[in-house]
Amino acid sequence: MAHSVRLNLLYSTTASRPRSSSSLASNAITLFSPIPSLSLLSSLPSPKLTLRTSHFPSIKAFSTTIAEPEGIKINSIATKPIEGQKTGTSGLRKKVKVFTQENYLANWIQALFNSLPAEDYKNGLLVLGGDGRYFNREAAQIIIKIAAGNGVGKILVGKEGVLSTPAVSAVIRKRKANGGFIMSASHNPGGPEYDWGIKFNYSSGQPAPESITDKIYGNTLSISEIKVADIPDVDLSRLGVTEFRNFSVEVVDPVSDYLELLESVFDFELIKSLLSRSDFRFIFDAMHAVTGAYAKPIFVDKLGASVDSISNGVPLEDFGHGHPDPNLTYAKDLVNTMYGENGPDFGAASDGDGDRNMILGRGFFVTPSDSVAIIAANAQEAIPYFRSGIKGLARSMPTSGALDCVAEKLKLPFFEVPTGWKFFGNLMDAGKLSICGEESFGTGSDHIREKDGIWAVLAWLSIIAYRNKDKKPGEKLVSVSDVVKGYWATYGRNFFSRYDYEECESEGANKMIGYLRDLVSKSKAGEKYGSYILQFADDFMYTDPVDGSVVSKQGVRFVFTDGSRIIFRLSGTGSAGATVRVYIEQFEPDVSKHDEDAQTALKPLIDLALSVSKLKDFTGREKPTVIT
Ligand code: VG1
Ligand code: CO
Repeated sequence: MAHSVRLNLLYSTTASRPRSSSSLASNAITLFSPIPSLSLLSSLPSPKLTLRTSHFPSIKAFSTTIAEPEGIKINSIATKPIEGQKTGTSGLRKKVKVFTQENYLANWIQALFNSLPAEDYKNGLLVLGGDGRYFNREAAQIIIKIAAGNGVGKILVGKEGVLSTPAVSAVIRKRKANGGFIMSASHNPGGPEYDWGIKFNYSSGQPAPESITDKIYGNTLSISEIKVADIPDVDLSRLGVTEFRNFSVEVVDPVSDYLELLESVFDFELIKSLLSRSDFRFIFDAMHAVTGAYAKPIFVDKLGASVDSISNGVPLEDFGHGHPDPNLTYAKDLVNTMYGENGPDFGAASDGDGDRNMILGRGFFVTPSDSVAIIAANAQEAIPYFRSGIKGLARSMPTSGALDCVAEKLKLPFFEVPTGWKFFGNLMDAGKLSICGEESFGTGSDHIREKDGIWAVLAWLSIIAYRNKDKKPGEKLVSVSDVVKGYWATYGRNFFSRYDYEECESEGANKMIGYLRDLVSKSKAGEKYGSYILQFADDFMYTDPVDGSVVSKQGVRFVFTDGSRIIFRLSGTGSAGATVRVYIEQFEPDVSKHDEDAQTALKPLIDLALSVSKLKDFTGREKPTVIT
């Protein structure tokens, strides 16, 4: 198709472009005059948001408008590479202040299109959603315009830009989209002073593999042009389709496709029979994050839980000043309720983007490594989706070996992958994996290609409901702790704990890992570490059994002859400094010792981990910030 090209000042195009109903306030124009930046291409939905834009410096840029006879106008905007746009364990995460720098987000989105084969997006369908955090509204408009500018045919976006991470994966799969964007920094806090993030998932709904994210990073270092469609902001508050000649945006309900999928996985009637019992009390803490949008339609409207069983159910841009990470530290209110006098029978929470879960019984915490093993051990009888069989099981390397025991007993293929969900997808696509999990409160299955917080809660409710289905009113119910203890009695208990030292000085943390790598390279089997004898020590390396790709340096581990392990990694999801994670595990077959507190049982190994790593010397930290 022939393109007519003309040069003009960016200012004149933006100033004359049509505006949506929530058009720029006149004082906002003053803010950007005389030369507005790409950030102006997003309209500002409220006076509150108008103020934020004062963070955005303006650029002096010329744009080239490419007018297509039948298509939308596309502006080419000059840009420069920005350092540091390398994705971590799960997408690109930075402070909001970093993302709102001139062209920061736009550069990354354009670099992504520059990295994908044209057939993966030209005239194709992409999904867009997020966890409702601060900056998502503006980011959605920027992403839509750049996607259109690069020739995407259609964008499916959740109402108000909201879709949980598992829902994005579900929608990509159901609508056979080419991929999708998730605007979320997941469990990281949100708000003007905190974090924002972006993830890209592929057509099977799985996080982009390292081969793609490496390419994107490479392109961020050489980028010179951003292609932006000259279209007004799209009203994301109303369901329906907006057409722009050869491009369209459809605003969809964030819940329906995802709920439909969950209804095909679980026996909702069975779960409903449990949640509507007067002798069973359930509580779900949405932590003011994205599952607030899903909790009522699913747990209350579909499954009969009472309205007051949902706490912190209103999603907020800053998660109510909270840290939306469902663990014993950051979900303290839920933990206190569950451990309080006459606590509920079942408690659960999910994180910022709805892919993590924490499961609690009355006065009882289910460690995530046990959780995935217990779901796997019970899946075939309690969850219809698995009735025809389980293809295989997998866990991330630092996750405890509980799942290994289940795989062995059920004679199932088993895989150990690096930290991060992206490594499970290939195994699922190849039909080798059904259920998997991470110690970091992530559990899921091949119903989608992301971990899934609500799925895990429904899996646990299914197990409890199945065990109690014949219990008459007044009979003692099988509790969460009964299920876990029964599991330990059969399989043994893998005592597990993770110590997080958040936001350490990077230099000390990096030196510590360097020191450990050195130690590992010189280590020999049979060496004594206190009362433990070394079986091997290494820096975990993974070869994908499906495509043969290799990743290295995935965590330093010391494995002892009794199966105990101590593991050290640096987080790849933080946005400031370095977070050190220490993972400690010890297997205990003796039932009489299963009731011991994990911290007590693991004390000798924890002390060993701290002394072997010289953690206090390198980081200056006396204590972890989070203990799981
Ligand atoms: C952490 C967890 C990891 C998880 C990742 C993304 O990564 O350890 O298991 O997959 O977060 O979870 P890291 O590199 O910080 O240890 V989420 O809920 O942020 O998408
Ligand atoms: Co998450």
